[in-house]
Amino acid sequence: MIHHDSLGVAVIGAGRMGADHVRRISEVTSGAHVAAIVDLDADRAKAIAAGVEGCAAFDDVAEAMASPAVDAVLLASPGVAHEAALLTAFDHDLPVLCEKPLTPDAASALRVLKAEQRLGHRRVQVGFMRRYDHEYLKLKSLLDSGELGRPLMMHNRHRNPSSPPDFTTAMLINDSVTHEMDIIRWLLGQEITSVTVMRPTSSGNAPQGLADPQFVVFETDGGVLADVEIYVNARYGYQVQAEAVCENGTARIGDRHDMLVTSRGRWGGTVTPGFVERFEEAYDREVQAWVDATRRGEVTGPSAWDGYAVAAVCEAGVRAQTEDRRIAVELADRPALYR
Ligand code: ISE
Repeated sequence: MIHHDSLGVAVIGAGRMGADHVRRISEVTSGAHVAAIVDLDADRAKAIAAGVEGCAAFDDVAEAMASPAVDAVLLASPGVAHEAALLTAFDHDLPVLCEKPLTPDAASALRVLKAEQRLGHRRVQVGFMRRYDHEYLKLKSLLDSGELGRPLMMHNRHRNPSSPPDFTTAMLINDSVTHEMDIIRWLLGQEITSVTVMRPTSSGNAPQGLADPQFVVFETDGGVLADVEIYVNARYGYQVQAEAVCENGTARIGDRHDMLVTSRGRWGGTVTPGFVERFEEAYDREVQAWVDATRRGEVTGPSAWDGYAVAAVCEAGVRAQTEDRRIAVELADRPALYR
């Protein structure tokens, strides 16, 4: 039950995404305010709360969720902390927008699914923000229209300027390609059934020991082949592209030809520096849609099932890397709550 006219949101995790969501809810989103900010680092939580009117700082998730000022939760802490926070939110029957990953592995994601089913209604939206990007939305509606015939293949490119410290070879799959796993499933309305991972020679830009770039091939239960080039130390900027090859045509997004400048013997546009900038509008739309749905008493967007399915594909992907072979995805049956 929502107690306030404006949705009181507890933002959990005051890192990069958490702090950005605090700014977004305070300055961009309508119908919501940040009622609480939670971080294990109490000083960090206090520093952020100090800049937001009426916002309380906590270093304990359960205490924040018990606060009468809190109607909903935006979970932006590290993935390892998600399961406990989600189960606590379920105890209070609070709606949650959970940044990806739902949880770090399929077994814990399945436990969350079971707990949500015990509640009897959906409470979780997973933060796969690409579903709110206007280019991806256009591609989805074109594919859904059937105008190009059935999709046969997808080519995806995902490039980051540089990898964060401690980024591992597995994280190219379960932190980066995780977005393509969701978007491919969503665009096609199909589940991913197998993963193969190949590695070319590593870039000299990559830190010692990091296999970067990698080339991933997914098969789906609808017979589509989808490849992803992931390159997280591309240096020049942040770029995400997708092309669907259908029976009667192709459709491609991510070229970002919004403005081309010709000057000094060259022409071209700009490349966004990072994902926060590239997907800024998508994040804005995602959070607004979550707030609006929550205030209507609904849960929309990517579900805990989507979070679980992606966790299962991630597991297969990391095995495909280490065992150097095609790995089939093991997926539980889809419960009625998520059909
Ligand atoms: C990061 O965690 C994200 O979610 C970004 O969207 C993605 O582009 C990046 O590769 C990930 O590390």
